[in-house]
Amino acid sequence: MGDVVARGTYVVKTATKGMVLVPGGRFRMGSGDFYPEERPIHEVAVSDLWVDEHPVTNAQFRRFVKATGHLTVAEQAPDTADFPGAAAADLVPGSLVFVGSKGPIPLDDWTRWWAWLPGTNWRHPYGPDSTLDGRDMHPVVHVGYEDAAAYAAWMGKVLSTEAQWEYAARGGLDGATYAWGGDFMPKGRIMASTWHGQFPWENLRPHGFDRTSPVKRFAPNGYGLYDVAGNVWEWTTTPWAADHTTTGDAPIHACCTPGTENIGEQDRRVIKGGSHLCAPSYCHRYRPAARQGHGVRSTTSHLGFRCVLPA
Ligand SMILES: [Cu+2]
Repeated sequence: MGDVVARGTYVVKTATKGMVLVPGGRFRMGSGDFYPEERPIHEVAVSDLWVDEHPVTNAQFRRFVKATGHLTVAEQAPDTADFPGAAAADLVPGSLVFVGSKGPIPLDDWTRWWAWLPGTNWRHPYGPDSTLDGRDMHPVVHVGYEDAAAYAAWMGKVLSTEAQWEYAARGGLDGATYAWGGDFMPKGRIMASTWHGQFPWENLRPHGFDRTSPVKRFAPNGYGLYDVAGNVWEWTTTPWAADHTTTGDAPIHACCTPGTENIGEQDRRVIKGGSHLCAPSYCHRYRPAARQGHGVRSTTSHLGFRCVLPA
C-alpha cells in the first residue's frame, strides 16, 4: 500500500485507511427464501479484498469534487438524444426523491411515493432548498454509476462486483439471512437503518432516523463493515441479469472512468444492500442476497456506494 498509481487522468496515492481486509474464500451466494432473482443458491469464490468500512460519505465526496471539479449525473441536463420527444423544459438537472404518501396506498406503482425534483443532487438531497448541513457523515446519494466509478478511480480504488459485495456483507456468516445472523432484531436490537411501520406513509423510525443515517451508527458485521444493510443501496459493477448465476464475477470496468464511456443510458447494474426505505411489507431487501437492477444514470435519494481494492 501507499504506492502511487496512475489511472486515466488521475494520479493517486492508494491507501487502505478506512478499509477492512476481507479474507477471500468460497461462499453460498443467493437465497432460496425470498425473491426469484436471488435463486438459485450457488457457490462462488472471492479473493482477498480491501473494502471501505462504510459507504462513501458526503464529506468524502465533497473532497473529491473539490479536487477534481467532477460534475455528477444529477447536476447535468439529460441529453435530448436519450429522451426523444421530451420537452426541452423538462430536460433540466434533477433527481428522484422519496416523498412517501399521506396514508395507505396501493403498492403497485412506485411513482406514487417518488418524485423527480429539478435541482436535486448530492449537495441538495431533498430538493434545491435542502442542504448537507448536519449530513457530512451521511452516505452521499444522488450519484450515478459513473460518479461512483469516478470517485473510486480518484481514490485509486474500484467498485466491487456483486459477488464480492455479497461475500463481504455476509461477514463470514455463510448462508445467514441477515448480515448479523438469522434474526432480524436479535434480543429486540435494531441492527440496521430500515423502514419500520406501514410503507410508504407510516415511518415509525424507532432508530431515530427519517431518511439516511450517519454511517457507523449500527453494529458492524463480522468483518467490521458498517451499513451493509439498509441506509443506502450501493452500486456494484455487475451488469444486471435476473439470473445471478449468469453474471459471473469478472469486474466489468475494473479500472474506472474512463471506461464507463461505453455504458449506455439504459444499461443497468446490480445494486446491493437495501436502504432505509426497505420495509418487510413491501421490500424485504436489507439482506446480503438481495439484489436489484438499476439504471446507470438513474440517481435517487437512497442509492450510494462504497469502494474496494483487491488485496
Ligand atoms: Cu427495498
